[in-house]
This record gives sequence, structure tokens and C-alpha cells, in this order.
Amino acid sequence: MLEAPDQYTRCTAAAEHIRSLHAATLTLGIILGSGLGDFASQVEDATTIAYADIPGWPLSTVAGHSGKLVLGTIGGVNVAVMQGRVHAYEGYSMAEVTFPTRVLRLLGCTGLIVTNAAGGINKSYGQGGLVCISDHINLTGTNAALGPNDSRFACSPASGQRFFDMSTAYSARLRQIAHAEAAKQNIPLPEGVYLAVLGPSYETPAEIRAFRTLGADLVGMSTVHEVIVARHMGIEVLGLSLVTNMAAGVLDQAINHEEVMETGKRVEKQFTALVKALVPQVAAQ
Ligand code: CYT
Repeated sequence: MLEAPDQYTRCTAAAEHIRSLHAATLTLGIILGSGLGDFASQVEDATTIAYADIPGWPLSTVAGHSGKLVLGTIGGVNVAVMQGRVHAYEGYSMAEVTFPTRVLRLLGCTGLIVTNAAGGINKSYGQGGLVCISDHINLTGTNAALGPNDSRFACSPASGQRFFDMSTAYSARLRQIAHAEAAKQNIPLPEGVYLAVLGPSYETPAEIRAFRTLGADLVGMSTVHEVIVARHMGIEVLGLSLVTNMAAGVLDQAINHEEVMETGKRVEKQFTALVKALVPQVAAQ
């Protein structure tokens, strides 16, 4: 029996297909969270590829995740913008959830801006606020780098290790750039620890109280897996959360996906202005 191709081989096939449609070597990947997909319209000279047309690329089943890869430039930087992502709660394996991030690396990306819609645990946050992720707590019960180690994905000889450091997962350099730009644009940008759960149920009030005690400021169902494999490969990461709702029990109201999407739409302008200005600064290394 023929053995199934390994992750590296499958990611290489996807990268080759993408390169056949858009030849530029990329510098920066941007993953857009729920409600933030319109940012992709900022890409100039865009080549848009539906995820469904990329061999091996997993397809999102969630409303609000449109499923397109937009390649082109922002501020002269060669970027790949992911409009939509898949989540483990959809039933996808870690290999599938991390597939796009691995492919971004094979296309040349050495930087990643990862964004998400999150619940606010920190009571000083407000709905619609942006937060710069300083660190994360992975309570999804699994790890993105699960499985055989493959050092072929690495940016540098120092990365691609079986056991790899996560103490500087969210780049201090990029966080500083984000804070300076936010201040310039008069956008409040506090820092926070993002705690990831598996989902798809939103959290209970008791869970949120527990997570606050653990040191979490934000809760969501994405991001940590992408960041873990990005760090495995030596990619520098900036993480931004949009507080689409206050987490369960913080306010006396239920949480629903429509609210999450609406908040994204409301803050889109601010988010777009900030990230657009950050791209050339993040890429300048
Ligand atoms: N909100 C969100 N939990 C929340 O309360 N967007 C993800 C997870």
C-alpha cells in the first residue's frame, strides 16, 4: 500500500500551486479573525485564490469565514492575507489547522500577524476594543506541533527543533511597534494574555472566573495553534485580538456569534488603519 504523503510534502504541493498563480516571494502572513475579513481589500495588485482551489487546504465551515487567500502588496510589502481560518472545534486535526501557517512559511513568510475575535475577561476592556497579545495559555487540550518533528519547515538552523522555546512567542519588538503605531493613531491598545479553549461552546461564567484567576485577559478558540507552529518554524509573531464581547458572566447577558461578527464590522476601520500602518514596520527587519 502506498503511504500517505507527509505534512511537508502536502504543504509543498499547496505552496507550489500558489506560486504558480502568484510568483512573488512573500514576507508577511496575515490571518484575519471573525468579522475582520474585509481587511483583505487593502491588498494591492491582488491575486485571490479560493481555499477550495488549493490542494490540501482545509475549508472553514463557519459563517463569517470566507475562505480566500489574498496575495499582493501592502505598503510595498509582499503579503499573504488569509480571509478565514479553520478551527479545531470544526473537527479538524492539528495537521489541518496548522496547514496554512506551514504553507505561509514555505512561501517565504518570516513574519506573521495573527488576529482573532475574543471574549474580554479583563474587566478594564470594553466591547470593540483592540488588545495586543503578550502571551497565551493553551487550554485546548492539544498541541499544534503534535506528531513527528519536521525541521524542513524551519526559517533558520536554530528553529525546527522537537522541543522549542515559547518564552518570547509574541515578539517584544513587534509589540513595541504596535503600541507606538496605536498611540500615533490614538487607538487604545492594552496588552493581554490570550487563553485558548477548544470550543465551540462559549465558556461558562465559572470557567471565566477560573481563567481570570489563571491570569487570562482574553478568551478565544483560535490563534495558539498557529502561533505554536509559527514559533516552531522561527517566524516572528504579532497577535492582535478584537474584544467582540465581554466573556460569560462579566455582563449579565448571553453571548452570540452574530454579536461577535457585528462588533468586527464596527471596529473594522480602526483595525484596518492600524494593521495597514503596521505592515511595513513589521516587515522592516
Ligand atoms: N468570545 C469569543 N469566547 C467569547 O466569549 N469571540 C470567543 C470565545
